[in-house]
Amino acid sequence: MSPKQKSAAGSSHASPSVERREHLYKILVIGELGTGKTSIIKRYVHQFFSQHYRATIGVDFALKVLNWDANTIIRLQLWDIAGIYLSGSIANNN
Ligand SMILES: Nc1nc2c(ncn2[C@@H]2O[C@H](COP(=O)(O)OP(=O)(O)OP(=O)(O)O)[C@@H](O)[C@H]2O)c(=O)[nH]1
Ligand SMILES: [Mg+2]
Repeated sequence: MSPKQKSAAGSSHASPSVERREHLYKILVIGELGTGKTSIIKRYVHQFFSQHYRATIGVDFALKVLNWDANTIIRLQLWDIAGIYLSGSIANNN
């Protein structure tokens, strides 16, 4: 039995104590109108890209789950904020 197999067999006795960890990160994606925020999120989460532009209204939301290693899951909450609120009259309403 190789050292690796021994340690795997050894750890199976302790399996109830193997801790599965989950980390949650909330990521706000901000930038001006039409700079590609929605595109990069869709490409990253859904492996999808379109040249068709449709402005985000308000906020969109996507979740990316990464199996980091055998015991660790990472969840990325991606908040896709509409760029229109950063530019023009809505941001400068004084
Ligand atoms: N060629 C090219 N076009 C891109 C790229 N990223 C985004 N685009 C195009 O740029 C336009 C705007 O992209 P969006 O991702 O909708 O921009 P946004 O930042 O979400 O815009 P708002 O929702 O209005 O804030 C779309 O027509 C996309 O297809 C890129 O890397 N290359
Ligand atoms: Mg958008």
